Amino acid sequence: MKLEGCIFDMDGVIIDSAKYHYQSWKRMANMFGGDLTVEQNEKLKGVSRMGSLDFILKENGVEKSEEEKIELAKKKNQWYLELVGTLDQLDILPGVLSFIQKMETLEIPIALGSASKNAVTILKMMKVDHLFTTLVDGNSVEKSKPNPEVFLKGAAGLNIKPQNCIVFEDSSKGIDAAIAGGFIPI
Ligand code: B16
Ligand code: MG
Repeated sequence: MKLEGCIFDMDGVIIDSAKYHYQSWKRMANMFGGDLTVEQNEKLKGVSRMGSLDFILKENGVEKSEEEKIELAKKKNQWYLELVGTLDQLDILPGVLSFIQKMETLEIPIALGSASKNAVTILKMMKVDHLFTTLVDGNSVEKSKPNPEVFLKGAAGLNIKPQNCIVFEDSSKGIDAAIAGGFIPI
């Protein structure tokens, strides 16, 4: 195998923001009189915003109309954005920046492959967006992980083959997506 590129998930890989998704969904579950355990939250990692909301509603036995769901998803996102507003470059996880810089030296391009619709905004806040050749986020895909669409679009943006590309992920759904796309999962 000749390494031609790397794709990074964002929440939980580049930045320690997964904890803020957890806090926000837990707050919503509490609002319905329930809770969200760490184990339940693991199932939400890499899942889209609406997919996560459906899970919270189901776990709490709550039914909502499509219009109400849109409002609830907006509310969760407001809570999440308030929390990530306090993030700075120090929240970039250990080793990420030095690894990306090493890739740059080796002329190995990198892409973002995140399910989050907030991913590009957050990378800009961290001032690291310019380090990525291609940015694929929750706004540019139709199918959620474990579907490999987000990583296949990343590889296409880098103009490389999946089998020569590493995908860095923190969620089991993301690892399944990487395997399904023929990537090297880490
Ligand atoms: P948003 P990743 C995913 O990001 C998170 O793991 C997941 O918890 C979240 O629900 C999803 O993004 C959608 O996020 O509400 O910001 O669009 O891990 O794929 O970078
Ligand atoms: Mg993640």
